[in-house]
Amino acid sequence: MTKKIFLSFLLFCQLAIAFAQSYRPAAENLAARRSFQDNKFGMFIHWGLSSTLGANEWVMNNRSINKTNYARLLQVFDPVHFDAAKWVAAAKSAGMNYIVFITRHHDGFSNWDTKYSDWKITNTPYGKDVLKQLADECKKQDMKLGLYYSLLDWYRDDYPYETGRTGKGSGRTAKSNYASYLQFMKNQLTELLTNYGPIMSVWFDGHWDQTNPEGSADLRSRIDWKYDEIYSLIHQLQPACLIGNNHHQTPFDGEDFQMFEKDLPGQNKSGLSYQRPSNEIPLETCETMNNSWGYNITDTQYKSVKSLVHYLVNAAANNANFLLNIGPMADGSVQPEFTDTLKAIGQWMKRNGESIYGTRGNVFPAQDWGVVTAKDNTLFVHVLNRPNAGYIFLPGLNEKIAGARLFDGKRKLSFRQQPEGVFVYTEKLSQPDIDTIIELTLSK
Ligand code: FHN
Repeated sequence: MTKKIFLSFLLFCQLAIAFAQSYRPAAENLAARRSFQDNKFGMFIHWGLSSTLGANEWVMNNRSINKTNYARLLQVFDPVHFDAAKWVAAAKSAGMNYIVFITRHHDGFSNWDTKYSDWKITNTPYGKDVLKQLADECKKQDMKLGLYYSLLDWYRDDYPYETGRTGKGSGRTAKSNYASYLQFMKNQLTELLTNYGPIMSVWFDGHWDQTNPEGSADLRSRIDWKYDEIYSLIHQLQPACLIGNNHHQTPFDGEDFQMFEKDLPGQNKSGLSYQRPSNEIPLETCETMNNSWGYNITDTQYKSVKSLVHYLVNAAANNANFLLNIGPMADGSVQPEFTDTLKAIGQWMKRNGESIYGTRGNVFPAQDWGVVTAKDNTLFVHVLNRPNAGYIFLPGLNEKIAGARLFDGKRKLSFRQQPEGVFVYTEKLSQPDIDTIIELTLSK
């Protein structure tokens, strides 16, 4: 009996702890999650002092450049062609609704005028706060702004680099001090969430530096990051700000969206995405336009407009946003291979955006011919690969269909509803270059 009482007490304590720990998003945060999902498409911008070397944002680590030598780039970084209006316009031209900008990547360099470090944009010959200009321009052009913030740091001595997996060539010898590093991050995050207007999201990255590689059975962190303190600070400063952490694991308490890197939710082509997609919080997947995040002068493997639109459509069908990356050059300009592709995606979005923005996914499993997105009582059937048969089949769809028509031009299509699913006849359609969208209206 005493044992039973003791066990019940233990269970009660565990439940009490779990309850006390669990984060309850504010009403404005929940509304922000919905509008984030409606917005669907954003631009990731990887850019900073590392762009000067044209060998992507990992160059300090990859070439084992020590701090002393890397610091010389401070005299070199001079983005004279940086024009926030052009960056925002490039995102607009693609039909994107938000930008996620690198405020500080793993080399620890701050792209804003932080009071808490000299390793920052305002100490370069350029001397101006790029984040401020970008935030002002986003406001002007009605573009939401999210901030990427690296938890990992290859430059600071107080970051626990001894237990980290990367940045080993930085030449640091002093003993790290996480309490000091945590305070530094809190100070910087407070600046970011106080001085730059409403921030849509904070996009953390680098947690994995302190774990075994993705896919390992044991993914415990070697340090206690104290996310409860970091996350509650952000939510106190801006309750609507969405927190995401690219730790490549199932979401932690306090996070508002889950991201996937170079993978649709549920896929793992990158070797980074072993985590299962959440059913509770919004999803996002990010991908590069060539094979690099930061500017890489030799990477010319540009993805086609078709493959990027397919990625966007597939992301939407998987209920995820698509964050498409550009890596501007060190002078601040964006190479034409990127801007041209963005414009072409935007032309497609102008015509077909209704089948993407504001829709939700996971309504129908992917088929050989393509995928489905949904809004109200409309199913947008995206035929991405034209079947050889003169029809497409939607197995198991037994909601009553009121009509089928082509999205473009609204021509009626014939269909047959059977107990095992729905056939839509497509033989008279011309071969689509990117996507043939069929609207199926469900009876109310
Ligand atoms: O190391 C970073 C990388 O540079 C880039 O920022 C990507 C974007 O998702 N995230 C990290 C790798 O997981």
